Amino acid sequence: MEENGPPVFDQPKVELHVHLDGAIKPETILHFGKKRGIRLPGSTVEELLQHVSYNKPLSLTEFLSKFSHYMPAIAGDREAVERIAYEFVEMKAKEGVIYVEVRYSPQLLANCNVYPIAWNQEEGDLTPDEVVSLVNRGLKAGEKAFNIKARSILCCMRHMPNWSLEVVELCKKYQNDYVVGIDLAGDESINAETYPEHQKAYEEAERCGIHRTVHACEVGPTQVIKEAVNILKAERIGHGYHVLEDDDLYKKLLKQNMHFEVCPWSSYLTGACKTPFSSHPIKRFMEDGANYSLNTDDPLIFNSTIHTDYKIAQNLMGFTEKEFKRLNINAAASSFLPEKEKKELLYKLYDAYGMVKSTEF
Ligand code: PRH
Ligand code: ZN
Repeated sequence: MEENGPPVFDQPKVELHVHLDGAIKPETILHFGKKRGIRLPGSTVEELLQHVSYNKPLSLTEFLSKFSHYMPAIAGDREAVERIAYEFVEMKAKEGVIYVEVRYSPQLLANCNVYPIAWNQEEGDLTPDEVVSLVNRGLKAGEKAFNIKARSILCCMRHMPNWSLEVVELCKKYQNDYVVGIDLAGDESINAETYPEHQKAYEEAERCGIHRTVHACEVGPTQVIKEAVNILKAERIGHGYHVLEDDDLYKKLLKQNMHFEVCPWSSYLTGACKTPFSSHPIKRFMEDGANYSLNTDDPLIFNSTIHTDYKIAQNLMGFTEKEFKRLNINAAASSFLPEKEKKELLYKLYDAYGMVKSTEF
């Protein structure tokens, strides 16, 4: 996707759906690959990107396989984990994002052996718990340096139900210490099953007041959203495009003001939605006044920035400046921040958008 010209919405933005391991600088991957002697599919940024990023649709499964080309260079290394969190905040600040919720799997960042090409590497001693504290340190330092707010969401993985209880325990341990929610990510096209372990983790999350989002109906059937809402008690849905296949369900979720974290460029490249963008589910969400946010998902792999997604929305789906403001206000209102901080964030947006009435607040 070309990034020419000025950004289409050059105002403060809120981003709620972006994966830390899908938002790493290629230079950083090369640096740690070299430092650790881990073979990467290229020794320059251009060569690496040729293997890692792409611009024509693949399947969700093929897209997900991209992570294993470069994550062994990062996973399991303390310095790398802290640094990618710090650099992530820098990247988002440059894009005009003032509040971001970044998500990752602590287990996937803990050990490079979870990736097939690194099976020969010696297993390190980094634990998922330490990963969370390292990411927190990186986010905190990034916040200070770049003057934006960053929080995180810990991901359970659909194919790894055995990790989910540890994920929720980490959410509890770091609740409101840079961790604000739990997610369920991974390949819905292979495995859309809601395992009892995921269910237990989400039950515990609800019991402890941990906010919940679930990747659902990105490519999968509407059953996945039903389970996300009814069984996992999701407060937000990651993607959700295929909800439109069940009109009653869609209407019900609209009524409930369910928040959809949508990712236009990602939805094209993962084969989740077919072109043209003029008949994209996100356009329908816009026309119906739904509650949703615009997000990048995995900007390293999609070779994108938040401006890519805003450009698609404006140029190919007819979004207006007014809609951009509305959706960012909805994103802030649907964020997983504590109420007081949410109000402060909303006020910042109203102020920046020239919507503050002197009598309000
Ligand atoms: N859909 C499903 N899973 C995704 C997506 C996409 O939105 N993007 C990243 N991921 C998975 C990757 O396996 C990544 O390693 C993990 O989420 C945690 O960030
Ligand atoms: Zn995602």
